[in-house]
Amino acid sequence: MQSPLVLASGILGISYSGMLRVIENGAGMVTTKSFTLEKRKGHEGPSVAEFTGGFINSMGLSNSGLKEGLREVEDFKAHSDAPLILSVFGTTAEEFIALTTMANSSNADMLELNLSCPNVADEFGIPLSASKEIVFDIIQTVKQHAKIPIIAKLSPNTYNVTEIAIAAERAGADALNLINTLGPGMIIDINAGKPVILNKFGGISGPAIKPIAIKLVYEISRKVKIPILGTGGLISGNDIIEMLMAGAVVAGIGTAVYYRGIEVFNLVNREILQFMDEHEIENVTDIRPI
Ligand code: RRO
Repeated sequence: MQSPLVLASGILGISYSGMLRVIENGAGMVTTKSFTLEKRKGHEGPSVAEFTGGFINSMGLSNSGLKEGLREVEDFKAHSDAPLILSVFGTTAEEFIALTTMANSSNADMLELNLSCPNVADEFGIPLSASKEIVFDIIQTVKQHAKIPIIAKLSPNTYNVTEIAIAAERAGADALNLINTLGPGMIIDINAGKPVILNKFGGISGPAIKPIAIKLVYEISRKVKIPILGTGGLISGNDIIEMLMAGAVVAGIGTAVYYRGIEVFNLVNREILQFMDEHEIENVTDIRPI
């Protein structure tokens, strides 16, 4: 990787050209939008809104289906050597097997299992990754079929994330992505007297959730040996340093693209280098967990 920065899932639509632009602008790796077996329209808008601490979204997994997604992966790989994480979403082990078999035939470098979408959880709002048994079963099953490394993307929306992360490692996950969005939460437009998001509730991203991501990466990196991709409200170079000091090996950038534009990757790279200069650190891998 030319940089420790990874484009987080779902930020720039699904086209390969968006992902290429991210690499051209300084990211080290990209993640696709989470793909499902069948195409999904997603939720009606408004589905994204800003608030003081970040953003709320209820996209509802809008995507073109994995078959179409794999074409974007091929196109991306035809234009770039940068590593690509293919993100997929299923609701059962069987669905994940089908997604994994399709992913095997692509040239994606890693497969991210999105076990944590807050917007298509069950009727009680509970994501798959709230259950360590479900997480264990899905990952163990997927590992029997996958020909590429597996990243488990977990939810912060449960009290025992550390236990769930340990279960993911035991089941054979090769890496963890911590964290998906927080909540769901809600914002009310007081003039209109109704929720800002048509679907009422949505996952929270942005600076408001950074301390939670940092805490979970800090705690979990001490309990597992597999590498952690730290994601959650990282906007600046200093935020990335903080995430690496918490124990992540690479860091996801998502909401920051809305604040700082696609140039955010180059800007953040420069900020990291500035910190390294000031602290006489030669290599970013020398930034160690505290
Ligand atoms: O599409 C979404 O609504 C969505 C997904 Br799949 C996810 O994993 N996290 C999120 O905040 N939104």
